[in-house]
Amino acid sequence: MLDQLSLYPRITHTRTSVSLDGMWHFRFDPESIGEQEKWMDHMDSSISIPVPSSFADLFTDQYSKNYCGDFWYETDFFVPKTENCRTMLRFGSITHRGTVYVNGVKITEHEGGFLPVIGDITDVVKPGEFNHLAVKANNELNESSLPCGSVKTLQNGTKLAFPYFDFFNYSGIQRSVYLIQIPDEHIQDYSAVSSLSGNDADVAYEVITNGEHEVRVSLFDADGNKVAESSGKKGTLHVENAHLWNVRKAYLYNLCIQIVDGEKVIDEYMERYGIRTVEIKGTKILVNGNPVYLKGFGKHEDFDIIGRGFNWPLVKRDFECMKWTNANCFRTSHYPYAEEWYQFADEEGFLIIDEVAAVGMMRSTRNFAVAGTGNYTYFFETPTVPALLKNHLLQVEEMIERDKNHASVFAFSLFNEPETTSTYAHDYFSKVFERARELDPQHRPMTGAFEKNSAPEKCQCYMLVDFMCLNRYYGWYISGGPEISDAIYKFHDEMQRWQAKKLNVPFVFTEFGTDTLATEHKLPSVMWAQEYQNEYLEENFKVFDTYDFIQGELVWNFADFQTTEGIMRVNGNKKGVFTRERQPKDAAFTFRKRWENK
Ligand code: BDP
Repeated sequence: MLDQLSLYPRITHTRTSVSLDGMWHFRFDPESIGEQEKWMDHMDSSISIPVPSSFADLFTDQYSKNYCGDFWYETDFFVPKTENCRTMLRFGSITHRGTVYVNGVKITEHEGGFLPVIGDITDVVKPGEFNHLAVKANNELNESSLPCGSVKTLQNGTKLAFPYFDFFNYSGIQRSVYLIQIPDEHIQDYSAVSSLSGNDADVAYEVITNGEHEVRVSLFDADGNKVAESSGKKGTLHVENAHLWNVRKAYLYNLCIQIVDGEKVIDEYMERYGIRTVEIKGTKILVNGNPVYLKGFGKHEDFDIIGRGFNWPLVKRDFECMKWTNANCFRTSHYPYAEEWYQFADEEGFLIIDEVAAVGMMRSTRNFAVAGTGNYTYFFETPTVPALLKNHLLQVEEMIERDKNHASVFAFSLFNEPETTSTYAHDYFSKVFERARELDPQHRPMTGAFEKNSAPEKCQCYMLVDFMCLNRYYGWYISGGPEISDAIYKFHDEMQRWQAKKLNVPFVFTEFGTDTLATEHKLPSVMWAQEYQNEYLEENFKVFDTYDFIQGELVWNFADFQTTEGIMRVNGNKKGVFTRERQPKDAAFTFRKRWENK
């Protein structure tokens, strides 16, 4: 357990956190000379750059946009005092890896671009002065990084990222940075698990602190009334007539954790908390014991100019659009998102399938097209696999640690579209699932998204998941356009083969969709026109509605998004139901109508 990894920065009676977001200094380091030249102390010839943001789309030149290699950030920050507290820095993420220096001293380094990076800077920071912060980051991809990919060097020496996945390799300090001060004796982490009995609920909690003083935990309702209280590092809060957190009807309590010495509060942490249960029973997904059909989207953190940079207005707009379509769920394809997305989903009553960045586990720079061809790339049979597994396990651990208390997170997805047809893949993923199950205090369902090669007869991993997630493109990559009737025939054929296996688990479509240009209309329909997107969807719906074990549909994608350039992508992936600007294509109206009563 990493101190403060999972605790989002909060201001309480005992804690402060100050945002360091703003304009920082930046420099590319293509020859990796920064360390030798001591850029952690000072960087000459730097340019200004906003934090948080991806760097790619801020510039007007090709080289900067596609830059691959080391790059540095620096800023100065003032620390008013340092007595009787720990001072920490917390980055929401540094993509894909980063080393943090304060006043020239290395504080921490972190692998993986979608989870927090924390450093204790108490011993190096100077009170009452400006302190110097430098970050050396790197955005290269390899076969033991999550996500997977490779790097190609052009003849002129320029490095280019070669993702084995279908989204632009946006990089940088893409999430907020906080300076945090907490008491020496402090709350390091907590977990809370709800169970229901009649109208009442029990919230079993566990608090981890670095001291021996007493822990007190209280729960307040939305009007601020204390409804339950307990003491001890482990305990139960009994809530009479509990208000439940329900899908699209959220109710959140405020959980207050304190370390106390008599009447003196040594440390305090507060968070919103939703009381709900989730469970898979036969082919049903149950929330508070009631079946839920998942309606929604696979998404991306992606927008013009900021790339994958966190932006509250975008979160707000996306939730408004999702609510307008009558959705109730999304998958954080293909990496854990900024924490604020989960906080807002808690408020809005959305369910989340929280996905780790295990994408690209198939050796191809066009895996979206290769999926379904039957190609086998020996991915899990190479010497890099132990290093990959180590990273994968670590990132699953960090994700679950970070997201475990969100009411919205009802399942964890441990992969997207890997090669699953070998015993090597089975051995690999068995370890990942075993670890994830040990880690989640709420024992949530564990899953992963399977591509078409993972067919019922060939897949060696479907037995590991608690519910099946299928990514299927019958009518797009398979038998598209005028052949769509064949596509649907093949789709039914596959579903019948799954049905014959009698798995007795829910099936959810975590991807289906067509690239569609918002500008294109055509009668009769053609692929890429809005009419075709609608026809494809109507045909897919008929399949979904045939099998009662199908318990959800998350269309690919919520909005158009940026990808690597290529002949199969028209300035990005156009499978959005909304445009990249978050305006509806015709398909958005189709979903709004279908999901109103589904
Ligand atoms: C699937 C991937 C997803 C792609 C999608 C597509 O999981 O990342 O963007 O196909 O082709 O293979 O649009």
